[in-house]
Amino acid sequence: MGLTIAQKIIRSHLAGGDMTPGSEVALRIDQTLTQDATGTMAYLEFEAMGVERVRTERSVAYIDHNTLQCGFENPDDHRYIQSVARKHGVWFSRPGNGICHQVQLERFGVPGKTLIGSDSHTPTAGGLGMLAFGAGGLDVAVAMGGGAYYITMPKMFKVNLTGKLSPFVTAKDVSLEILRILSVKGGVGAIIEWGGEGVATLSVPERATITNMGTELGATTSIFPSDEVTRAFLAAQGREGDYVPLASDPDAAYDRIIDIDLSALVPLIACPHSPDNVVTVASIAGTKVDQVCIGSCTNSSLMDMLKVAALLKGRTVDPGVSLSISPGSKQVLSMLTERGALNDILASGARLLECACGPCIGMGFSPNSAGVSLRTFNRNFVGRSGTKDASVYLVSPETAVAAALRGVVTDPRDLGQMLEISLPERYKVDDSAVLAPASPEEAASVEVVRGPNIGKFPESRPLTDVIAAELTLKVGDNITTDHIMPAGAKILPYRSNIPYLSKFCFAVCDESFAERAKAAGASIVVGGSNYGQGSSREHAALVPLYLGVRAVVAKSFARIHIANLINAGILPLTFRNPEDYDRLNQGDALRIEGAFDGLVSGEFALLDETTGAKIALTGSFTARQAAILRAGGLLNYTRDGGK
Ligand code: MIC
Ligand code: SF4
Repeated sequence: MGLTIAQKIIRSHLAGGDMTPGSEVALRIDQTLTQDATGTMAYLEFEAMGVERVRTERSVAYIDHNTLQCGFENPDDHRYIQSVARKHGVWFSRPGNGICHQVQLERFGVPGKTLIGSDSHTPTAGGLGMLAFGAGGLDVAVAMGGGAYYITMPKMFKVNLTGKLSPFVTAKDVSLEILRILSVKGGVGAIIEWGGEGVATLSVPERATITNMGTELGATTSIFPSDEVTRAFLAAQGREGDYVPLASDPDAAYDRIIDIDLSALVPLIACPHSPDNVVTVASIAGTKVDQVCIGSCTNSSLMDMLKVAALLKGRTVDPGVSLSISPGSKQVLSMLTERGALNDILASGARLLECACGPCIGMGFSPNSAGVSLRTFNRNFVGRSGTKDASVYLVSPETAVAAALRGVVTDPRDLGQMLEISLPERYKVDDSAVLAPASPEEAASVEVVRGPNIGKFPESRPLTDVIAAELTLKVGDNITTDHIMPAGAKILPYRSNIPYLSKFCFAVCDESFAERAKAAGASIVVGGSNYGQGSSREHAALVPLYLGVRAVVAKSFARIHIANLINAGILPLTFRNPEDYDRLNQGDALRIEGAFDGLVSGEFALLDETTGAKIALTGSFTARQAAILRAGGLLNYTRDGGK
């Protein structure tokens, strides 16, 4: 039988395991990326592994998340990452050079290669035909050291595109449409491959918008074919030599095929507080808007920004709206400047922010109290913007501009005629903000700079056969890592200070959690389905570990988070009967016995000592995962000689 694109790349990078869906496969990793909010911890972990020089084809460290410098903390982290990267063979993208996924797409992504990144939107590179995964920092550290990356062999979904997008309907609307169809858990356990005749009508940046938001579906990753459009994009970036064609075999088999007719789509909008809460823009037209933000790794390409500039040209932003623009990279910003488009943007009354994540992660530009914010971003979880009672909607750049001009949610098709925007034959290439690592000879003399903000990797403890713990928190479905370990300008600077971060753990759900967990000593957290969706931040496992969380019992888990829990040595278990979720109450004393046998049999028994209820749990772990859990996490396991 023929193979899908993803299966071909997996086969050519297989370092162990067999490719049957559901079983674990080990993959060789060609490239890695880190960003600063997860990078500090990832490089501390890399240092703890004692490897002198990265063993990948290319590893890049980006500074794009924690760019506000309201004190010494973020700049200390930047210096640390810059020096540790230089010493160990990692390229360093300076602050201001752009958002990791945008720059990776422009300058480093290669079709047919594998990439893992300590950021959940790493699949953006799938727009170029790269097999790219978001992962926890420790997994990235291991891959930098030449170790394999382990995934559960996914199912294959295909989205078959026909037709062509109408004016004012965009790749973002395609992302929102697939979220409407599949929901935030619909992609769990699957790789989504985009195909069909409609693919040829989409540029690489548009494809990247779509693979970027595959993360919101919970998908393992998303990928497009590599075709003439890909070749032209790489050539325009001066990288035609990186081009290889990639297509699935005609008889490749898919577990599910979804058809989308691009011509039939209309502008869509995701309402608060979930990316799959999708309706048509027209259906909520007239809703008053306070703030509009254009940018993020989803919608900050040159094409996006040129459209925005064309629509803003000669018009003025509504006095009730505050509009921000963050171009995705220095390349985008400098080309906007050269073409005069930046002037059109600024003349409209927009505020220009850095080429960075910015408002997407609550790093500045939070909405006003109870404000309505329309954003071209990918996530609208409660509190993520930095304003707890804000209502955040996700839209395309075109819909964002329409709202900025009119002051209310507006179908962008009401704006009149869209100008034809063509992509350049040649992008402006200036890699001067990407610093090369030291040569192996010079590396020994490079000193790693550690300011007082650089902490240590937290200690984990080996698993015990009996876990007696209090159920300190019971939460519902679709809990995100933004609930577990919130981000934002006030907290993000402390990503290597686990004791400090712990004060904010689960604060979105229950501000007393951290204190209660500490007082309990040992805790179990109970969750609903898709527990841990969203970001790749391993802090959502390391901080609970620090607070004494020994196990999380949920109806189901999101992929990256369950890997992070295992890497941290926290036992992730699921209910055999999901209805048993209702039998557990916050505050109950719980007991799991025979955890060691459970790691092998997959069966665990939970006794609720408060109510007497006996509940069957399951946890299916590979021998490698069981050994990691017994050792108390991946770092201990690796130190003990595991590979
Ligand atoms: C996000 O979009 O939530 C982030 C911030 O980029 C995270 C990484 C992090 O928490 O640092 C992600 O998506 O993995
Ligand atoms: Fe940055 Fe937002 Fe993209 Fe995360 S989703 S990488 S915070 S722009």
